Amino acid sequence: MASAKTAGTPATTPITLLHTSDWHIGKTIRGLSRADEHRAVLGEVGDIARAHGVNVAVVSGDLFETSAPTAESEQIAWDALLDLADAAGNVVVIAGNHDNPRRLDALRNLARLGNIHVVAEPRRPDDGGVIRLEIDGTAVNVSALPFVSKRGIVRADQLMQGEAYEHQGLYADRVRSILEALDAACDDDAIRIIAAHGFVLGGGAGGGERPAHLADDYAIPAQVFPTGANYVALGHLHNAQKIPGPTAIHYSGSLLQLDFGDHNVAKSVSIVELAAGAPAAVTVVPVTGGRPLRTISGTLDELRATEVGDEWLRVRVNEARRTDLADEVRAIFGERCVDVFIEAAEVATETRRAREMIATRTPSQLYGDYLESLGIEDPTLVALFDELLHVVDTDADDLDDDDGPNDDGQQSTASVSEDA
Ligand SMILES: [Mn+2]
Repeated sequence: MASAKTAGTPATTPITLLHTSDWHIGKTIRGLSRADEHRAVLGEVGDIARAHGVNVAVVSGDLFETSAPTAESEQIAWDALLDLADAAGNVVVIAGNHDNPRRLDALRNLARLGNIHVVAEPRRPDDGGVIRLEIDGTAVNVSALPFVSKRGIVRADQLMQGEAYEHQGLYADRVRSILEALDAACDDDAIRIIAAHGFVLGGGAGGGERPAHLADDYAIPAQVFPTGANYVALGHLHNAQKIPGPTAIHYSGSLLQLDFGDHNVAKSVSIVELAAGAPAAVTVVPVTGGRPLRTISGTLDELRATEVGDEWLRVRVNEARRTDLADEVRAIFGERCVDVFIEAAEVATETRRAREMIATRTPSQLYGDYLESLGIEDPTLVALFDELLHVVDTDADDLDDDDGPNDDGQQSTASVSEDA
């Protein structure tokens, strides 16, 4: 697009950002590979970037599921990043808590040849912490804050301040201080994007996040983000969501449903229109390349009649427990059935029967049933039981009479003294 920009005039050409995160390549489900799903969904992401005329992409961390990804996982990730760079022109990638920052950093210089800007560990603004791009004459600054551990944040803070800094201090305060240092280095007329990986308060977990990294110790209030930022591209939480705060703060969410806690949540990437002086316009674009996770339940007959697609299934079967039951369920659904839970139907039924029996029979009848179950036939025992029952009932009636109108007070006093 032609730029009529003259010196001193802020750039006004809007840009289109694609925001994605939490790919978790290498994630398996009960040991089964999800590599094909990752290939499919990442192919979709490239297609979306092209269809929307995206001119910069941000990947906000957790590219990989583990810190030691397989060669296959690395190939999927780097092929996807190259495809995205081809579609968008530039890609900014930060490390998440699942990634191995040193491993990503090792490829930083190589990746830059493909217009992939990797920030795996916090960096000073003048040493790659702020990525300065020019897109159709518009200056775009991306401040990058990869995931940092509680130990790492002190070092990162020191790095930004350029001087020894107190070791005391809350995680959130350190994050604020780092973001301020990055923001202060941004160009005045640039569109400012922040890419960060962490748990920002107000966000709801989806599934598959590491519980330790959702703890309060790691919580970041939305107020730490500078108001001058046009858009904050977050990674860490797996549900796409907007966080209330001083600017547009969004999680793009994961691309696959990663856990059964994640089921029924549509997966997506975010397309963001950014222009100087205008609020960010965010469009959530669904991706469907992953297989949904679904929980179904019923008897074997009901399960056989349940229509299923290509979902990964967790099955709750309501049948009496027997040896081959789980295998019978797997025979219906095949490999996609990754979990089988046997609901203890027989126990539930017995409990219900017992409750019904107690509710409909007198104590004498129940005692008679009990004797019968022991094979004892002795009418005198039943008579004795009735006599004792009568005595107990009468005593209870006497107590009630004594209590009179002050029932509650008397009763509680009595029970307290008995307990003591
Ligand atoms: Mn994650």
